[in-house]
Amino acid sequence: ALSGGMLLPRESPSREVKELSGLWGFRADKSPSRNLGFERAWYKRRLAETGPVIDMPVPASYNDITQDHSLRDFIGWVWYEREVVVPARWLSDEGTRVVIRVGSAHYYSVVWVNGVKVTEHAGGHLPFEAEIGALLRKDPTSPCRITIAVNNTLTLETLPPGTIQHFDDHTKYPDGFFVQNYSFDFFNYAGIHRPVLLYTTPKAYVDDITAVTDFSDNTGFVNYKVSVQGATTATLKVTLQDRDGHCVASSNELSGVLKVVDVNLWWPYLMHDNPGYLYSLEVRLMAPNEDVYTLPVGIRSVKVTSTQFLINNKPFYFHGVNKHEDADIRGKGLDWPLIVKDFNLLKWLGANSFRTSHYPYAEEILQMCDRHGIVVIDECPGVGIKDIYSFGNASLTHHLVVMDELVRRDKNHPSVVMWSVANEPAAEMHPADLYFKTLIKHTKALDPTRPVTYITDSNYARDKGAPYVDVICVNSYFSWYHDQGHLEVIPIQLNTQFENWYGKYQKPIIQSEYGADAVPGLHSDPPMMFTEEYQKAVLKNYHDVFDQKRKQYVVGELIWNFADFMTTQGITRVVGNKKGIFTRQRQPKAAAFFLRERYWSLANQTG
Ligand code: BDP
Repeated sequence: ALSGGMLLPRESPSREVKELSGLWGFRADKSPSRNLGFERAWYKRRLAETGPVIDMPVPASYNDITQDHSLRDFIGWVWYEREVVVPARWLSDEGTRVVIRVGSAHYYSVVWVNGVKVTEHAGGHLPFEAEIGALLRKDPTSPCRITIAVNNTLTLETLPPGTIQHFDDHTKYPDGFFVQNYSFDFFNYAGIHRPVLLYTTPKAYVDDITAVTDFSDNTGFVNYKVSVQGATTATLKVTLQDRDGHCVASSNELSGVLKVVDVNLWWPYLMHDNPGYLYSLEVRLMAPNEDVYTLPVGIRSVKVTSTQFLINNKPFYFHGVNKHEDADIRGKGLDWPLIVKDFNLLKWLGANSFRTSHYPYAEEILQMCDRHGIVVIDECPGVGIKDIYSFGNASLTHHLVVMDELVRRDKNHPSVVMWSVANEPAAEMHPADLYFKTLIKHTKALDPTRPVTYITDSNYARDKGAPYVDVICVNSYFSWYHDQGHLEVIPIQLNTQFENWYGKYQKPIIQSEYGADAVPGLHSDPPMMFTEEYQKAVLKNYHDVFDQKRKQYVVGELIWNFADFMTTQGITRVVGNKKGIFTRQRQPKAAAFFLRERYWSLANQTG
């Protein structure tokens, strides 16, 4: 189990936050050993003293920032450095904790402060932090120098997994030539992808809060638990406030149930005229010192029956998208204009939900979903698990830790209604049975309140993990990866797909991916592959079957994909995956207008 919480840093009367976004110094370690930075201890001095340094924005992927091909496709350690002036008041008081937090860095990271290692982390999509106050107090007059080394190498034990392949034939390849292989198509962007923060808390502080909600008639329940660190005893005041700041319930206990009369439930935005209602759970530590942390809380319930997905006991039909954190130049770097644009497009489309394919998105995005009432299937980075070795013990152990970290970070978001532990694993392989049994059981133990799934493209009869999921999520690409050009197979094959899965498991089904590539501006009638017309026609054929089955047990349809995104280079990808209904620059293709009509008509029928 993990020690400590991972509450999103927020300013409060007792806490300050300093964001270190902007330009950092940067160098890729292109030495023959690929390890010179560690051999020469680059972290011990200023980076500029050990070699050339270029400007690198944080947050951003480094790949598309320069004109250097070898940096775009770089595999190995890159070094970031930044000096920060820390306010004197943070250091004058021994009672202040100063924490460095990295929102995410892909994939493996080591962090030093003033040459001293403070933490390391495996995993490219979840936050990690370290307390650095004591270290800074040793020399309070010098600036705080932060060095972060990041390595994007994927192995069979990372999540997602990958392999490094060396080519030794000197008649064909330069010396030391190697490539990174992986079994997923999105480009393995790397770097510091989310903000790096310094934040403070008092010595005794609110370390974690868990809020589980439910309701009965007009009464809401917030079952909360607070963990305090840095004190053996704590005096607390917990208050729940409504949107207008009125206290609706309170307590002095570390855990308990807050009752809310005439509750305003948290609703998805198309199901209610007051969607995304959030209360504020203010946790005020009074003694031994003061600390205040305020957590937004949406009161709602989630349940699954054999044919329905229920939010607040009402059937919810997912009509939404799969996304990627992906855009020109910044790659996977968090970018507010892009985030807000994407939410505006989701609403334009009438999409009520998305899946965080194929890794956890920035928590800032989940906060937007909470506030806007957009429903989320929260997926871990378990994508591309195709090799028998990736079902081994070391991989499983790491996968369990990733779920620990994911649930710890996202457990309090009302928008998150289901966990996805993987995408398209080789679920027909023998070890998949124990692997998914263990993984799903573990996830349910971490969070007994949300359904758990993984996304399958296996044969229904041979899929070994499906017995353990709550909702069957199926990807299929009829008339695209098979029967190319033959739209007429879609109704038959899709119908069979649904009947097989439901017949075997009697669980609700989400079509978790379907779609076709369309190069914007390519047209043909009759429709041909890669044209905007063909993409639209594929969608139309799928929709006809969804409409027959959604009255029975199909509970959702998520298009692949919201927008075009960058991939590895290959003969099936024309500068990226073009299955977006929007281009990578977020402009609509014909399919977007078509889907918009459908989603708004579904919204009027089902919410
Ligand atoms: C599915 C994958 C998704 C791919 C998509 C495709 O889950 O990540 O991008 O196919 O090929 O198999 O477009």
